[in-house]
Amino acid sequence: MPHPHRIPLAEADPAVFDIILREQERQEHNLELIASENIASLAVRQAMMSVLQDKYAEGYPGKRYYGGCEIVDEVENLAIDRVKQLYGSNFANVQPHSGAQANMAVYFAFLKPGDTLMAMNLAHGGHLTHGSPVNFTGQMYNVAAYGVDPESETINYDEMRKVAQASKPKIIVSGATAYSRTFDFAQIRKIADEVGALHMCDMAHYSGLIAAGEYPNPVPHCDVVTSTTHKSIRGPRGGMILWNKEELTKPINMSVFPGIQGGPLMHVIAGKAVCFGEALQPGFKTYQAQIKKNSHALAEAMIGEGFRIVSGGTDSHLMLVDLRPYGITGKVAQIALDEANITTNKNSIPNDPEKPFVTSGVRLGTPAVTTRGMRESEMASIASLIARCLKNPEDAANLEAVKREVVELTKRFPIHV
Ligand code: DSN
Repeated sequence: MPHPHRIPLAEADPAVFDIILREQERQEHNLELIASENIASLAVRQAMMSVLQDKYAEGYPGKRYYGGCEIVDEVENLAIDRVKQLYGSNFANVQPHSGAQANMAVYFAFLKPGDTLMAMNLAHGGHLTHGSPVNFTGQMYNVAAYGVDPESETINYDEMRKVAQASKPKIIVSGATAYSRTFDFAQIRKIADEVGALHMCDMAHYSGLIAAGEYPNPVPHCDVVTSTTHKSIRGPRGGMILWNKEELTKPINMSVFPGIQGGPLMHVIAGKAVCFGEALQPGFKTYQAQIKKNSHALAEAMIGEGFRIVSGGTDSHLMLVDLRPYGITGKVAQIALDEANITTNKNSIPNDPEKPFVTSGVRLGTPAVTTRGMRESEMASIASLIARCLKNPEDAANLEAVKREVVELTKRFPIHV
C-alpha cells in the first residue's frame, strides 16, 4: 500500500477530481473572451503544484525568519532578477498574493487614512481597488476621480490636471481594467509632479503587452508599478510591485511583509519565475503582437456586424462593445453568450444609462484565444458567432446552433491535448 500522501487526486478525492475535469472540459470547449483571463503553460502550473508550497519563508531572500529557506531564496531571487530585466526596473517585490494585495501594500506604504487617492473613475474603466466605495480604498481614503472625454471616450488629461490641482492627491493611479487605449504615462508623471503626488501605475491588464514592447512601459514614468501576474502576462495567479528609487524599497517591502501578508507562496513565486522566463523568450513578443492584431481584427469585425466599439477601436488586448445598436443590455448578452459557450463579462460603458449589474456593454479580450493559436480569420468568425447570438438572444435553438459551431472551432485549437 502506498503511503496515503502518495495517492493521486483521482483516487484520493474523486469528487474534487471530477470538478477539475469538468472545468477543464468547459475551458477546452468555450471561447474565453474575458480580457483578464489567460491560459498558463504546463510549466507554470507544474511549478505551482510543486513541493515549494510546503515551505514557510517569512521575510525576504537572505533575511528570513525561519530556517531551511536557502533553496526557496534562489527561486525568489530568480523571479526578481527576471522581472526587473523584463520591465527595466531597479527593484521588485514578487510576494503579493494578488493585484489587490499589491495595490493595498503600496497604499499602506504611502497613504494615511483620510489622504486623497486619485484614480480613474470606475464607471470609465477603473478598478475596485482604485477607490470604489465598496472597497477598502473608498472607505479609507478620500477619492478623486478622472475619466474619459464624453466625445472621444479617451482620457481627458486637461480634466485630470484640474482634478489633481483641486484635490491635491498623495497618489495618482494610472491603469484600468476596461480602457482599451494607451495611457500617456509621461503626461501623468508631469501632472503628479505639479501637485507633489506619487505616480502609481496598476498595469495588470497590459503587463504582457508591456513586457513585449506592444504597449507603453509605465516604469520610467512612475514611482511605483503594480500588477497581477496572470492576465496578459500569462503566469500564475498573483501580484508584484516594481519601482526604481532605492528609498522606496523599505516602505514597500515592509508594507507587503509584515504589513499585510504573512508567509509568501513560494510555489506561486516559482510559477512567477517560470512565467517571467517565458516572457523573456523571443516567442513571447510574437504572441503579444498577435494578441493586438487579433484585438484589432475582432474590433473591426464587431463594427462590421453593427456594434459600436467605445472610442472607435483599441490599442490593446481588449475592447468595450456598446450593445445599444442591438437594443440589448450587457446582462442579456452575457447570459445568451454563455449559453453558446462564449465567455464574456457585461461591462459598463462610459456614461452608461444602465446600472452596473445590467450595463449597456460587454468587454472582450483576446489573450486566451490567442494562446490557443487563433488568428485574425478566427476573430472574424467569433464576431459573426457573437452577432448571431445577440440578434436572437432568447431563441434557445439559435444559441444551441451557435454553440455547436463554437465547439467545432475550439476543437481545432485544443488547449491541453
Ligand atoms: N477581475 C479583473 C478584471 O476582470 O479586469 C480585475 O481584477
